[in-house]
Amino acid sequence: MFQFSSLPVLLCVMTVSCSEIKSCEDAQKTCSVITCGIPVTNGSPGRDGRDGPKGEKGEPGQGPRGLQGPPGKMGPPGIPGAPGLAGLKGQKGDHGGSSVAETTLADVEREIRHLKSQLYHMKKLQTFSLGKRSGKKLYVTNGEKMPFSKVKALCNELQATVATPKSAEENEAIQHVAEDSAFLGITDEVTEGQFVYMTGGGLTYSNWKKDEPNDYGSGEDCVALRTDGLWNDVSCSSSYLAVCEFPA
Ligand code: MAN
Ligand code: CA
Ligand code: CA
Repeated sequence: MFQFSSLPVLLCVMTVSCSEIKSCEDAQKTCSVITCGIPVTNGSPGRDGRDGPKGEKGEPGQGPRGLQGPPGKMGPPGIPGAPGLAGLKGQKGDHGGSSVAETTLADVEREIRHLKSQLYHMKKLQTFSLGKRSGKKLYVTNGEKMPFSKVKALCNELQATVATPKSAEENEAIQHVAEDSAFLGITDEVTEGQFVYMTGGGLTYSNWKKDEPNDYGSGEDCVALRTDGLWNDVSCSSSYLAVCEFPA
């Protein structure tokens, strides 16, 4: 700033001291620091004068326009606008339960894992409480007596079959489960005198009481296991304990 403002003063002093063509008065018009008098030998230059007042703002330059500066700071927030028009009526909601979107696949999978774990532990408990032995059939009774047709229906519902002993061991197992005479899954309904398994095939094991089967009275086509473990053919419409058999 100082260098630019002092430049006109330096030019003025040099012009007057080097030529007598211009008069002192002329020089005074253009240069305020010149004092008039008889020219004598030049003394040493005086000290620099004080800075002059600031000049007026100059005209815009002719050079290329500079690059645009960065954006200024964000101004204060404006006044909130008026509320918008009411939207369209939405669809009817559900009955307070979770939406389909909320019941995600992950939720279902987690629930399945939980249920599988529960089922595993419940099967263990049932096996233990019913005395199920590994590799052995399981015989279960509800303690009810009913005609043979009802026993078949009941065991079918449980995805089981009517108790059918195929060895002395299995015969005893049913005996221990039943506190009274129980139907076995054996009949001669198809061919009188020919007892077969309900599941198919001729008998491979039997434990008839002496003089049985006798097809007593109006006929006996079903088989009951007595509490002593012996078999007797009985009427299918009579009621005996229902014992169902589950695979080994
Ligand atoms: C009863 C029934 C028959 C059985 C005879 C034996 O009548 O249980 O099934 O054969 O007794 O005497
Ligand atoms: Ca018979
Ligand atoms: Ca009989």
